[in-house]
Amino acid sequence: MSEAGDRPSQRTLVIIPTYNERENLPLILGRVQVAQPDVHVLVVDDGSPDGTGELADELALADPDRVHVMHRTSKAGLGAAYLAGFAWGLGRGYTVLVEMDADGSHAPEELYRLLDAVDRGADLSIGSRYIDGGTVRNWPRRRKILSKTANGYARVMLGVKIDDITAGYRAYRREVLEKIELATVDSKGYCFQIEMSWRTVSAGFSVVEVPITFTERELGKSKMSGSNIREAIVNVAAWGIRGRLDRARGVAR
Ligand SMILES: Nc1nc2c(ncn2[C@@H]2O[C@H](COP(=O)(O)OP(=O)(O)O)[C@@H](O)[C@H]2O)c(=O)[nH]1
Ligand SMILES: [Mg+2]
Repeated sequence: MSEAGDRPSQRTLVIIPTYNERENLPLILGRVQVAQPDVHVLVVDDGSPDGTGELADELALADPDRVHVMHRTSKAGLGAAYLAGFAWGLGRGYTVLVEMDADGSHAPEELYRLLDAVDRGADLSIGSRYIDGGTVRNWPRRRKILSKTANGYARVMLGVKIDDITAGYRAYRREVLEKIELATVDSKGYCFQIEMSWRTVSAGFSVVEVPITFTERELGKSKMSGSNIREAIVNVAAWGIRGRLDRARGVAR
């Protein structure tokens, strides 16, 4: 626990999952270093065939105190990469754990907004595209519609007042991750973000959204696939129904 007067964000770990992000990795690490020189970074690479993992090792050698690399053997999805990264960071005493994409969609220059929100008391801060001041740049119409639809569906089914519940730019206070039983989280893709939000809210933690500008990648390819959509529809409905039943029975969650 931090001492009185300390900001939780004084010990921040930014977790960056990578799969074939060779072109993007040096750019994002450089931007994080300039924007937030005090944070540490963990790159979680799933054995990228393009050599991102080896490049990450080289970049970490140049800045060994701040930049760390976790190598996993095969592509197991964004959620699994973050769960492994959280375990690594919690084990090393970080007090704030941040999720950030490698492809530049989540601007390191806006990280201060997430960290400030946590320092002001938020248990989870979410970089939101859908509150006032938030925006999305260069997304195809199809992606916008899918994201908006997923958000609307999750909001209605779960009864949670988060405008961007699928957002992937987030800062968690460590106490949240210690409490919400990460061992049983198994969603993949953007459903992972919904599940994490739902568990955070259900456990009674506070969530604050801060506006961000999300910019679609210019380099490399998206790994987003349609296969997770059905998972999201089914899981979200199940959580929503269970939540309502629990509340009706007066079960404290
Ligand atoms: N370690 C790891 N990273 C992944 C995996 N899938 C996606 N990523 C990373 O997660 C981030 C977001 O992925 P991206 O393909 O840009 O998804 P999109 O923004 O939804 O189109 C990027 O940094 C990817 O390299 C995975 O299976 N394992
Ligand atoms: Mg992306």
